[in-house]
Amino acid sequence: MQLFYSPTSPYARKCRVVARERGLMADLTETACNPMEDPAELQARNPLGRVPALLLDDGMAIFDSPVIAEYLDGLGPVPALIPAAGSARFKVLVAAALAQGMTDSALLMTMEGRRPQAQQSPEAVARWRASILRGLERMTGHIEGLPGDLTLGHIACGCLLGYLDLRHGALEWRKGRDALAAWFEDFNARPAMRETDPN
Ligand SMILES: N[C@@H](CCC(=O)N[C@@H](CS)C(=O)NCC(=O)O)C(=O)O
Repeated sequence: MQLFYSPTSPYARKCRVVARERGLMADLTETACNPMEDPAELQARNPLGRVPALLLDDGMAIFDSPVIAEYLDGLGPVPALIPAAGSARFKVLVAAALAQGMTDSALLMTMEGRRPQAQQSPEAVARWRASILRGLERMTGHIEGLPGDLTLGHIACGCLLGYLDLRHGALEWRKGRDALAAWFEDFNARPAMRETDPN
């Protein structure tokens, strides 16, 4: 399998962490690219032109990150990161969806900040920022409700927090959130997080 990624993409990082935690790296080649440069090899696999995109050995391409994560979770020897059924499954999927939505807001803020100032919308930025702050208030509760210590929910939340550190330090997400900060410090020390650290 071949994973197209960019080193700073939080969506791609989630899949790269899943692959490492699932013990799949012997079967996975990682190809770095910059989606903003419209690489033909990426667009041939994902017409949306976004990373991550996973190319299977039989030629099938899989995107986007939640689908790739689910595909990878079906492979490999170690216990699944997404429970098969029941409330445990949906706790994991909802925590992952929370992180995914917050990542969407954070990425939109990043992209907005790159536009000429006169074209930026302070109202839109305020809405994205507010959704991240509301998500942060609920994240610890979601993480504490997850089954076990390592699921897709943990990985998605960890990658989102890493992205806030990378691009949105001004949010100071740790302030007043000691429990979440302590959880992230531990999680961020995992080898899979260290190996995929964009800094
Ligand atoms: N919903 C997608 C989002 C992927 C995404 O937006 N990736 C960004 C990089 S962080 C990208 O490739 N952007 C290029 C573009 O939108 O043209 C996923 O979860 O995989």
